[in-house]
Amino acid sequence: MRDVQQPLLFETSWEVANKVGGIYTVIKTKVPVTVQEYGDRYHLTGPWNRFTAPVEVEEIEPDQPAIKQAIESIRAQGIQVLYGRWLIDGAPRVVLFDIGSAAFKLDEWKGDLWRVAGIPSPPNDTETNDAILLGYLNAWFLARHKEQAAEKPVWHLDLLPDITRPVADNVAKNDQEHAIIAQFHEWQAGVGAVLCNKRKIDVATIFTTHATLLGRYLCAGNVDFYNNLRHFNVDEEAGKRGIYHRYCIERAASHCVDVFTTVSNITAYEAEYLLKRKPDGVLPNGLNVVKFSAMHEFQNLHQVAKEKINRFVRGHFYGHYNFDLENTLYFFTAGRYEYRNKGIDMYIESLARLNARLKACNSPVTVVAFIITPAKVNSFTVETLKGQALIKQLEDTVNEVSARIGRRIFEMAARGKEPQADDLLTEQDRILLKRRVFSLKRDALPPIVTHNVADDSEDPVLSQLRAVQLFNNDDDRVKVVFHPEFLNANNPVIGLDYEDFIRGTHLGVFPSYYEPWGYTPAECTVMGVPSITTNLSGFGCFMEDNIVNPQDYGIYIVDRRMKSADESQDQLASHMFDFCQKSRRQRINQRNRTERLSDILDWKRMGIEYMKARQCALRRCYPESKISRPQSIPGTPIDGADLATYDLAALSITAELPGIKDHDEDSDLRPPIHLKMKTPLMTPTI
Ligand code: G6P
Ligand code: 1S3
Repeated sequence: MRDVQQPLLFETSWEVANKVGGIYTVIKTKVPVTVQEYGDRYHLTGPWNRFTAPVEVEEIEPDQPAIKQAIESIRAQGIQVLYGRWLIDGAPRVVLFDIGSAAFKLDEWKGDLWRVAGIPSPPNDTETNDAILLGYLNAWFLARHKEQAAEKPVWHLDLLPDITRPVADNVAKNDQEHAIIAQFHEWQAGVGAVLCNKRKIDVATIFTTHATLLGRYLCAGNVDFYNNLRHFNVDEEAGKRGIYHRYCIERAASHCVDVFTTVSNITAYEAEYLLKRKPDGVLPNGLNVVKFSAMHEFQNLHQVAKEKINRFVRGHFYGHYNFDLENTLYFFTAGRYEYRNKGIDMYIESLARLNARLKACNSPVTVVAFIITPAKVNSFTVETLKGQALIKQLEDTVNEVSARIGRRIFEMAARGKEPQADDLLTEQDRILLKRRVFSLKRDALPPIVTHNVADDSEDPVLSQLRAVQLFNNDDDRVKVVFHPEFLNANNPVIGLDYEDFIRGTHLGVFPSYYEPWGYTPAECTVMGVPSITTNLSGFGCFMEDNIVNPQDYGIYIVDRRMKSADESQDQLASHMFDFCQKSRRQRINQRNRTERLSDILDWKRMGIEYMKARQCALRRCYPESKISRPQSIPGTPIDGADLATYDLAALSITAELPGIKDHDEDSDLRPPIHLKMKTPLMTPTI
């Protein structure tokens, strides 16, 4: 009888110990809960990135016989494989394949992929070639592992005998004792999923897509995506964009697995029409939430980080620093440079409207709006570096002068003389300070961008900032800073890691048009920073679906479904304008409420959907085996279905209390978070 109670889990992604984008965050932050559940039965597989692996992975000797033999048999064919522990929370075991060392097999495997799955691959698409190599190596490893675990004699070591040999023979030699679950993330890992199916490798499979290729491409163009979703000729659209072969991998993977999932309802809907399979469930993204023991520690951190942003702002706006930092709010947007998909276009347009409204009402508030997204750049501009240098010089001079004044006061007082204001500043100090103040004068306006952008005249952000005339004029109430590079603490201009930068800001603005999930507002939430998102983002829909009045908790959701672009831009401008009307007390209270939502986004809760997906895969792959509910999944009070829903009682969030309906923005009472009771997200059809 197969052991389905103690299955092994192999999770594969291009972003295992290899940071590219959001999937790295998904996998990395989910590891602790998965390791807690699976222990050493959990392995992650992916490509071996020679540049980052030395700091990401500690090499160890494989200590599980089947894994060891599978790796050895692959190494024996000249493929380099790294086995180790990923140096992150949970320290999971990883098997990383050197894709380059398998390049000599590329043509053979491309031919095979065409034969077994009818998937074409043009010669010069490196990303696809890499995906094919990863897929074959991964499937090869899984097949070998199965074979070794069955303790059958090793087959002769031609490359991939197990994959290319007749199916019946293959199954016969498989390990019949242990159940294996293989989960594949995104199309780059999809070839492995296709091969598991086509070669009948005896594993329960899950394919999770974090976006669809076609959806991303269509949205980036000028297409009315959501209204036409049902009508696209998918093959033709993929062909026109030169991604037909990639699309084939993604579509085949979604059809070849036992369980197909996405990260949000909106992407599930998209996948149904673009990939032609309705997902079996939704696995929303969580975060590894770190709670501080002191309740308001995150508020203190906000103050500390904000002071660092203040320093940058004083330098950047030198010569035109005519606004009061006590009355200045920091807004930001961040993410990949997908101008339309990430809603950067809408952000800029709405900032221009906000500027007009703040000016019209003579608002004392200034907004400094950051745009942080990587573009092609050469270096920081001289002006940017000069601003920071000048302000540093001024600060040093003021410190020296203050120290001298301190010594003078001390001397005078020690001699029994009462210090007079005029005695304190010497003529020399006065001249020094005058010089510093003089050097802060400049005619040009503070720059709207911190770097030399390679394609300055064509760059979409710069072009739009110019079109809406956000130039950092003295009377502008909205100032803009485009920082076309991700942040890090060694940055000479804004010396903050991204996380600390978020903490120092007041509001994150992410008006995405295409956003399967959207980690940026989620990250804001767990740090207690309010944010604006849209009802076209997975995160926005999730909050709308699960929380009553998310706005009360600092989650503003712009309607981009039922409104025209112009109306949505107005709504966004209004949210930002209303935010500017809040008092400091109100902002502090709102941050407290936002931070309380973090429990909802914790993997301890979100991870339950992954458990359900794995259960479902096992059930479909091994229908003859009795699969019991793992202890950690509570029973559902809602529909009595076999799969569970959230365990609300286990969370620190309480159910709605009678009598408390709404709460006063000014009060720091802790009313319960109003959760909507929902049907489970993971709703399998078997
Ligand atoms: C935190 C700090 C307070 C500070 C406040 C500023 O709450 O603990 O000391 O006054 O932030 O808030 P603001 O929204 O004005 O940045
Ligand atoms: C995708 O990354 P993206 O920013 O290209 O996957 C992320 C993780 O699931 C998701 O948060 C995001 O919305 C997707 O778009």
